[in-house]
Amino acid sequence: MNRRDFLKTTAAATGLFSLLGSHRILADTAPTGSINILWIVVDDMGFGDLSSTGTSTYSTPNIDRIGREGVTMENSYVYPVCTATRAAMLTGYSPQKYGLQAVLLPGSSAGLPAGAISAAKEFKAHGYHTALIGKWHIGDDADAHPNAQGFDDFFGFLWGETDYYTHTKDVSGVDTLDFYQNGTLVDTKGYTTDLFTSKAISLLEKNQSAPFFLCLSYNAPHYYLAGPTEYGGDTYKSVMRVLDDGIGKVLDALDRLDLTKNTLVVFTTDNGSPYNNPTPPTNAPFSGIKNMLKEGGIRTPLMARLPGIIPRGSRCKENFAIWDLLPTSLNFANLTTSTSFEGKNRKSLFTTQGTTNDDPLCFKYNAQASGGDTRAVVKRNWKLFYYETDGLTKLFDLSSDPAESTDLAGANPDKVAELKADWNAWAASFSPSQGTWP
Ligand SMILES: [Ca+2]
Repeated sequence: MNRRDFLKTTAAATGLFSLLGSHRILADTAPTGSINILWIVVDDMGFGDLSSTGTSTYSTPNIDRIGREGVTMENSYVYPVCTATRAAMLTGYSPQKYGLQAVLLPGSSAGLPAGAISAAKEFKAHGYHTALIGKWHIGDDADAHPNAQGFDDFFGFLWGETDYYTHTKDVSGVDTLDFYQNGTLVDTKGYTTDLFTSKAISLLEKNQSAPFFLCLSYNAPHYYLAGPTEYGGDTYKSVMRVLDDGIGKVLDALDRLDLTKNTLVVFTTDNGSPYNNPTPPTNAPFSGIKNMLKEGGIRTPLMARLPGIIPRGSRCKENFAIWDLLPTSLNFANLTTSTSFEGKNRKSLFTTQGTTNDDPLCFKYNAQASGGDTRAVVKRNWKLFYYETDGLTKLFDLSSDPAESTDLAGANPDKVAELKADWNAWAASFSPSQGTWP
């Protein structure tokens, strides 16, 4: 190396270090310009399956990094199954809005209709590049297809679960490929978590200077579990470790591309685990599993990061519903819309300590496997619960009884009446009505 090259290299290195230095300083400065949106959704992960929420079976330093560098929403709610939660997340409404409260099976005619409200359409209207990478599960006919619902790019699968390696699902005894690049069926080789991670990083690289809305929707850790040998094979632990590593690579790519400072990152699971073991998969400290409106089915460890806007390492105990995520994300991005939502902009819950949410969160779900309607209202620390099979209305104080073990309905008739009235008002907001609380 001659002297001139040496000086050039030194100058470049100095520039790099000063850039890194300024990046570190800028990390807690409010972002300027467009705000990108990255939703990371995982599938059937139990509430207790992160290092930050209890498990010591393995470590999830990368997922937990989002909470360490942002806010952890301790009382965040989803629906107890994939389709319902994803419909609510994408539309800003309870899943009943489009009749998507139950799990869709392959070939179902149900799904998001043409003309449905969709997060992708909202962001696209503001010039964002929109992409869904991973699982869809809110309809597989032409109108419901991700590309028809506003996503510029779709890479992933349409149905409820896929084989991690073959990307097939058993449909009436036939292993059927369900993997797409937009409208084209593709037989891409690879492990889904790795494929989705790589695709997400490639999308970030391409959209470094243009605003994007990316929904990164991993099928992990949904059954049927399969994992790389070097991670320990087909165990929940290995699937979670690859998932955490993948999310770490995406966060590292945001750093490398200087996108961390202006990207809202949200992490959530779509419903609780179908198993509630002493070790992962576990919904501890809650009772219940996927497919139930018990806390184990519907509480999610949601975390969000936007440096300079969301205080680092903060925690929020206020209630947040997945149908609030779209209006909240639009607000974080400083975007306006003429679309109205059932969900509300809850940005201040994420950013400002002391903000409260007194609104009731109302649920109705038919537990297909066990039969019977279930209803629930969560309002501050109270939860009213009804299950058709036993015909009982129960009241729980979640602040002292997160496992919903002690029914306080008899001692609190006024609270029961208040929450029933909240639920009935919510049910009557649909046409036709969702009924009345028994
Ligand atoms: Ca799920």
